[in-house]
Amino acid sequence: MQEPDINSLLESTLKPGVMGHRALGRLLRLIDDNHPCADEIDEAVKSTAFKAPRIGLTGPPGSGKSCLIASALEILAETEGKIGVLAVDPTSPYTGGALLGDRVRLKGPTAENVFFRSLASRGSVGGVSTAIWPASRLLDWWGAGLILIETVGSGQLGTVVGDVADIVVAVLTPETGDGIQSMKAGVMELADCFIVNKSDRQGSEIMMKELRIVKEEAETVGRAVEVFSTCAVKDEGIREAIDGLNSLWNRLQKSGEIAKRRLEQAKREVAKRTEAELHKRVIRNLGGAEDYEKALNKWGKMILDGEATASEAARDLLN
Ligand SMILES: Nc1nc2c(ncn2[C@@H]2O[C@H](COP(=O)(O)OP(=O)(O)O)[C@@H](O)[C@H]2O)c(=O)[nH]1
Ligand SMILES: [Mg+2]
Repeated sequence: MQEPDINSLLESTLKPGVMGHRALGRLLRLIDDNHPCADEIDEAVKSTAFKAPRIGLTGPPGSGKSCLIASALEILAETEGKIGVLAVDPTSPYTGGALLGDRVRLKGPTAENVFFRSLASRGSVGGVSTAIWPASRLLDWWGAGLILIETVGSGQLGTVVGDVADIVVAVLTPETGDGIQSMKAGVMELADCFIVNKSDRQGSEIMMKELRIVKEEAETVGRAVEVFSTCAVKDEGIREAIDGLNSLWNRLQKSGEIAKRRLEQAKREVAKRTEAELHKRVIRNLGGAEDYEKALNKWGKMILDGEATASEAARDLLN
């Protein structure tokens, strides 16, 4: 197979219309597949990394994350210039260049400014693909003014979104209401913003009330939390949520919080890559995946027979 020409692909991403999107799609695919060229792409785009704000949306499947993004894009595309949307959810309809079926009614130049892609959750940890990091940097290079990241998950899964996003938005519905107390330990402490979507459904008001209490509690310990009510399918409450997130971003930026979070993100990525590299080396040193599997089998049996411990096995494999 012919090696892809990374530099010319990168240049092509800046072409208008389908051509640009196609080149961007190919590069993202190489990153997502962890192709040997992925490092070359990352190297080429590193100087522009961490330009665009990265907003992560998390929440239970079906809460309306994709619909909210679709609705918000109609407003955002007018003001934010280029926007990249990455989803780590095979059920989110961002593939093949289709703009969420016909849910997004973007036209002409605005449509050209929006790029969507679903990433496989290969090598993912808690619903966040490690490809999100380099993929976001590629979108920075492309000139994105904003990057939206949709991830599957609820509860604890939300915790990992903060590893790739500057601001975490939890999208809930009135139906998730009962869980608010139990979720407190998970998403509650890690989301910066709660959106109660499906405000057309019963129970939305009660849930908003509960969340406003959470907001007040959070503020007493110096944590800024925003709470919004939306109806994505009727485009209601979207502008308010965007404005609120905008001012939240500005506040966190000014206070130095965003810079702090980004340093944490970069550290997480290095740590993750180190782990992955170590794992690869162990497999290589053993002679390949098959031999690695054999060694695991051997140790597994010995552990079951009471002849070895897992940490002994790990030490042996590392040597
Ligand atoms: N009634 C109602 N349904 C909604 C609303 N937003 C989204 N939905 C529906 O909820 C379902 C899941 O939406 P989707 O955006 O795919 O959820 P995701 O899994 O969080 O991305 C779809 O059938 C939407 O039509 C809303 O505000 N009200
Ligand atoms: Mg979705």
